[in-house]
Amino acid sequence: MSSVTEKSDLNPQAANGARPSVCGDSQTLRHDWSVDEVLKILRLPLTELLYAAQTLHRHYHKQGTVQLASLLSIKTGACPEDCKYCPQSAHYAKETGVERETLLEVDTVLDKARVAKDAGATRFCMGAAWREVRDGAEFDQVLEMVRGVRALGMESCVTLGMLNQTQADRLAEAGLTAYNHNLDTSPEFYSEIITTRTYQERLDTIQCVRNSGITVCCGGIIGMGESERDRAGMLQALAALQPHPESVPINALVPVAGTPLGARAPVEPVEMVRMIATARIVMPKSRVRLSAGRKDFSKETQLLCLMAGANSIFYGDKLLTTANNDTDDDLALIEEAGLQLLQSEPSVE
Ligand code: SAM
Ligand code: DTB
Ligand code: SF4
Repeated sequence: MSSVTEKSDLNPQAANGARPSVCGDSQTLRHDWSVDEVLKILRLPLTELLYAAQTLHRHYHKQGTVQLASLLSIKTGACPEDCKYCPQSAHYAKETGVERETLLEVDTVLDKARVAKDAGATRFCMGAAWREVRDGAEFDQVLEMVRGVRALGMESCVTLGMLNQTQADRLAEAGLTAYNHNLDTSPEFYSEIITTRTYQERLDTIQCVRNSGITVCCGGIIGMGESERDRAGMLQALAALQPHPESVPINALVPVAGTPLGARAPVEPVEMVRMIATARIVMPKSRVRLSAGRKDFSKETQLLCLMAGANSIFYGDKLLTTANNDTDDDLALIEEAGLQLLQSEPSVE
């Protein structure tokens, strides 16, 4: 049983105990969490975990806003990668029935972005089922989409697979706010899930994004058969990034029939709460996103996730290929929680 003397474990500052307070100085965020330390946090009694996470959350996010981010699949299906969770992988297409589509037109995408903006979203995320970015007409088209979304006054995020430095720099030039590229799981469990690209390749892409000045959106998935230690390992790897990713999506697996993980049991709601709270503690300044897999969570579970430090949700009928929560329900939930919708860039918070 943990006691309050463990508070120093939750200190976002150095383990050598610079200050004993849970509320640290944002200049000294920690990047040296050990997997054991993170695991200890993940396993705290729930009320202690929530208290610590909420305390840090209030310290670092004084305005208490929740960001609504809308997602759009701009290029669906036929991806050459073999990510076992993904309905868009060509490897499982026969079983999932997800068909190859071509890249959407710029105008179609901007129409969707306008609808999302009118519904209250301040961030528009565009995903492509690509292994990597390839230079040429399609990439130029994506750059046009980024410029168009920025011109609407929204944050724009894309997730296009691996990229090189020149491509990241071109996205930065187009005004891209954030690039999403997830670590997905721990380095140890990774090869059970994906064999067509390495963990190091993911880290290399993230480094190119960081070098370009675009903010980093990087998180992962729980519920794929990983151990608790793997969950801690993923958070340790994310928190080791310097600086921390500005945005950390925590997804619960959406088991899609036909994928190798299609029959996995749903994530226990409290496990999602624990994961979000631990992410909040080890990366206290980041925007933690309650991402995929929320549809089957009760209102109360989602409220606990917000209490635990989640300050963004994916908002809109659809994620990329799967269904998402009802938008009216989401607005009612945020109102009931007494939280404010983010109106401007998160950097003001
Ligand atoms: N192809 C690009 C890539 O993998 O980087 C971008 C799109 S990919 C669909 C973006 C992320 O969505 C993945 O890294 C994964 O974390 C998440 N994701 C995909 N399928 C999921 C599922 N069934 N359940 C939960 N998260 C999922
Ligand atoms: C992220 O971490 N989750 C989002 C976003 N980044 C691109 C994607 C979730 C996809 C869920 C499965 C689907 O709808 O295809
Ligand atoms: Fe392709 Fe991305 Fe799906 Fe992996 S997660 S199969 S890279 S679309």
